[in-house]
Amino acid sequence: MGSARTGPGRDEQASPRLAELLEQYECGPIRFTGTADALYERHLMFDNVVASAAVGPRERYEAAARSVRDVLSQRWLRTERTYDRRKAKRVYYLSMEFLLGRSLADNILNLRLDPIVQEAIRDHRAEWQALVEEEPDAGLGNGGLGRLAACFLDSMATMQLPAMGYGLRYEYGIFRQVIEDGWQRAKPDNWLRRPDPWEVARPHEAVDVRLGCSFEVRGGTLGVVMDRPSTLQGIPYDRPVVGYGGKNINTLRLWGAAAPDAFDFAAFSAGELVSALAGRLSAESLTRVLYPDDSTSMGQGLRFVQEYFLVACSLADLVRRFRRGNGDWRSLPDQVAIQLNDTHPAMAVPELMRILLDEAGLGWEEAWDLTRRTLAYTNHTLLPEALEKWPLRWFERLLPRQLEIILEIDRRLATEVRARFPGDEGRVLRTGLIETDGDRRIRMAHLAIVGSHSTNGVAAIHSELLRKVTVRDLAELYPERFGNKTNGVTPRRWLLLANPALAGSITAAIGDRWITDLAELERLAPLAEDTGFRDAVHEARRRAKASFADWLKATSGVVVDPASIFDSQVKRIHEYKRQLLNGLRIVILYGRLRENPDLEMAPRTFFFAGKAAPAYEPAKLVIKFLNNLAGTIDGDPCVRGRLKLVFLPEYNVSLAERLIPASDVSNQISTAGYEASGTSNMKFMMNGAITIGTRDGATIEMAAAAGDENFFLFGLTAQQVADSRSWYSPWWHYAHEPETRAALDLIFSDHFSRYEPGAFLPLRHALLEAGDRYMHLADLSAYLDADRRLLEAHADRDRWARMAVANIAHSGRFSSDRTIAEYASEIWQASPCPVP
Ligand code: 26Q
Repeated sequence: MGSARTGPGRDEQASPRLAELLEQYECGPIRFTGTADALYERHLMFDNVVASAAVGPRERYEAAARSVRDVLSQRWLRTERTYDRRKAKRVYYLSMEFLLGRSLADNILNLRLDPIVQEAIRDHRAEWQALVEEEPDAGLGNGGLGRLAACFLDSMATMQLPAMGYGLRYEYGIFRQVIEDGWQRAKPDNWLRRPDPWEVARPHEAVDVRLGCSFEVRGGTLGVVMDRPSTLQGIPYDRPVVGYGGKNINTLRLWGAAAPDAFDFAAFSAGELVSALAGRLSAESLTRVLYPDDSTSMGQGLRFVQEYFLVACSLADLVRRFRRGNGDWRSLPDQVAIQLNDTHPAMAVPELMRILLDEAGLGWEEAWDLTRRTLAYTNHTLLPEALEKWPLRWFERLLPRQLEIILEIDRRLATEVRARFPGDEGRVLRTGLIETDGDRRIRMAHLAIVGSHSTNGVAAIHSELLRKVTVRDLAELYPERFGNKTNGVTPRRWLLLANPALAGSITAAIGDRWITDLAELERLAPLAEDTGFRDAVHEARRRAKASFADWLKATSGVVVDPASIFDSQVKRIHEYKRQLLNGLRIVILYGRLRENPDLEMAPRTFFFAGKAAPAYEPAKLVIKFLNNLAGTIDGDPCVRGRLKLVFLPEYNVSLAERLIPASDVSNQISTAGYEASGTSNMKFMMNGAITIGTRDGATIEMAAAAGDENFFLFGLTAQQVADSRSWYSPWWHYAHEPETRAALDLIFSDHFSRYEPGAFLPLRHALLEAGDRYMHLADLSAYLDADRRLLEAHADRDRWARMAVANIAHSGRFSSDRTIAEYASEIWQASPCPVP
């Protein structure tokens, strides 16, 4: 940005503000001189060597990002040096997914450079907005689990923990979703097409990974070639993770796959060079693409190798760092804590054993003790079909040594179970690492539980069901290993960045300590009675709604009325999350209006967004249904201006940042017992939306914190769901509830599929004939009743504002800072290591 204040001589000296702020970042040999503008202009000109006339928003984005990176670089180096010198215990967060979203505005905010940026862009707001939009979302994750990992990184850096994230550098993130004729189409997300200014490749820190297979591209797809051993290289690509205040800058290290150089040239004659180079390309394909979350992809050999690749690279790297500072293997658990984000990196158990046995030369007992004390595991799902189980024969062919270790772990486990529960052979089979019915498979959750010292679920109810139902036998064997760590989200991105108006009002009321101590929000509770604060909250929402409506119109042409109630359900499309239940509610409201056009009903806009796994046909049909419903409602003059449904394509972190602050109502309506935690529920709550939801996941804890009077809970409990399974019949509801029947009849009469007759017959099958596995109909009337209560509350503006304030005030517990504090003290035994 050219600054209005730049004049002769000014470039020589940093402005006082800048100098002040930069002081803490200039902790290396380089000092910044000149203005922020000068730094930026230099990048703009020299990085791409372009004339200023040819500069577009993309070049501006890169220059801005590189300027920010310059500012943090020395502190980033110093952070690592400090951890090293202090010999601080390190925390490693291993995850196949990090759903980061954009980094520029977030890094500026966390570095507290925003005053400088605000000043610099004062006369160039539109240009700045355009530049920010140039950054692609880093969509290296499917949904909750990946975004949780990103929030955790933010909290660990803010809390000054010596922590590092390890993941994969997918060249293609989660697919881009476009909607054609109401159907989801998946398009590749080539997010690295342009150079990414945030990543730093470190080829000199590459690690070798030995595999019992090679790769080959055949017919355009990458295949695994069994029984041809190969060595792959993992190249680290580091990304800065800026803690709030910019004191500690941690690292997210993503591995890219490559073939070792020696492979290509040394032994190969000219004739084989071409095929050798083709092999190189194949090797690089391993980290090409993120797998969508979808149980059918469990058959993918490539995903199996990706998981091992993450584990092998990360363990080699962290062991190397550990060995640099310490010769004694026995201190590994005192120096290192490794958290496994679901079972995806559970091969860390046999891999760490392999390192300790074969490389360190330790005996089994000692290696096992160190492995267990170093590793900890987080579970994110109870759905049996989503629990990873890899074919034993894949281990046999690709990772024979690791399989040998797994079998020995299993043998010793069986011995232990027999000693503890003599004569209980059923229990031996149930706890075992190997599923024996059908083709033999390794139960990765069992491997993770047995090979670690801690297993946690992500909300109280989830952790309880995990212990009492899903892995009950193992919990009886090792009760002390099980615990709960209710999820949280970072208030920096999800409140301070996403909702500046509300954040400003909060700070004006209680100061800014809430930014790093969200429990401070409790101090807002009495302000529910303060008309001034209620108005401020109301005004913040009004602005967020208006700006969302403007953005929507500008980017898609869709017009929504900001005066209507914004009612949102945004998350992956899954049967258990029951977007279809929400659709049924809307069909019933629509039916009421058609029946009785004079009915008084507050105008509402329903927003849906979310992706379905490309192979998940029922979920894709739900998307089609919602889009057709939207079209029919739009075309019906009876309901125009009163009801509107919008399916927003391509849900991602950036869309969530816009929509959540603009939402009045948050739908969290999973079948009780199925949603492990949920995390968007928390983002809505801290932005003052009112939840209508079932007693599931962390929503239960949110209602307890906010008070039932500030929440709209409805439907069966997890216990009731389980107890009624055997006798539940959706037909009963069809027969006895006139609105339920009318809604279903309307759908199956092709009212919403006039030109696609029969399109929604599979819904009929799922909801009625096949028994309604997710009990939509059991909860439908309770949902409508809760909806009625919600509208009643909304009609009283003050009451609604009081509820919103109460929700914000009691959302403090759902900061990921609180979650990370619990992990650090109860699982990792890790302490902050402030960087001077
Ligand atoms: C597994 C094997 C092969 C390919 C893909 C996968 C795979 C990938 C991603 C399986 C699952 C996932 C993601 C799961 C997930 O996001 N779970 C959510 O985690 C959140 C954070 O704890 C919870 O809040 C949600 O309740 C849970 O659904």
